[in-house]
Amino acid sequence: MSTDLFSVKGRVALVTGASRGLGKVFAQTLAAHGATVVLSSRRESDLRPVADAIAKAGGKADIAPFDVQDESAAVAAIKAIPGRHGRLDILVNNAGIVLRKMAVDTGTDEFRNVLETNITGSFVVAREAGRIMLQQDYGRIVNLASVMSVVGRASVAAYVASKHAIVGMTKTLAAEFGPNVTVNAIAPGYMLTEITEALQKNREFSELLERRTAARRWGRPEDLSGALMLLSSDASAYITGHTLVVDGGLTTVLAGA
Ligand code: GCO
Repeated sequence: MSTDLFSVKGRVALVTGASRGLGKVFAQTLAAHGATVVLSSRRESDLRPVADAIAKAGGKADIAPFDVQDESAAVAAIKAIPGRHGRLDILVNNAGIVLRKMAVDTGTDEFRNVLETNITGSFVVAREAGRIMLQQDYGRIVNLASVMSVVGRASVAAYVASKHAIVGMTKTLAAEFGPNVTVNAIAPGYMLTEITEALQKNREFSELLERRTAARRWGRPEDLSGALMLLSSDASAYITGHTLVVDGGLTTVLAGA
């Protein structure tokens, strides 16, 4: 097999939520494989150190701070990317938030806020990137779903609703953007990042997870690199509308041995 199949060399990628967690590792991975990476999150001061680390490692990084809930800022920042870098080939639509509260304690505004960032924000970013990609007749959009796109869990109603919505949006954008702009999603299991810190400290939850997972452990951000490179490169030319679950078997296994 040609090693070029999974190449992203010379591609230009936008990664949202790139200051920490999975987004930071996605950006570093794409940069390490030769893509120019445009890093986005709300605060410029959070992005600088990530961009500097990528540059230090020999990669190419630029920053484009915006809040995905600020539509005009998002639109302007994304529109500027082809002017600065010539094109926009890959979008890793990763920015997201979580709210852990029982439904009866969740205010409507709190519910809306999660949906605004996780689904409306992702839609705006995908639409704007899609416009550019359709014009250049090439693109790879990778949305961030979750195992919470497949199953539910007490205390995360808004998050679960938003992540189920990501799967539907992925299918529909795939239908509209084809054939040369593919739209897929990665659905990670429980990963060792800042967003799950409270759950990592919860011994009961952590033990349940390790028992229920064929891999017998939490996921590390690097566990998603294979899926990322597949869905960001030419290797996935005939894969679109798909949600690739990368969860160590969490949603396919009832219990381990
Ligand atoms: C939870 C939330 C998230 C998880 C994640 C699992 O269960 O509390 O779903 O915090 O991090 O998305 O994939």
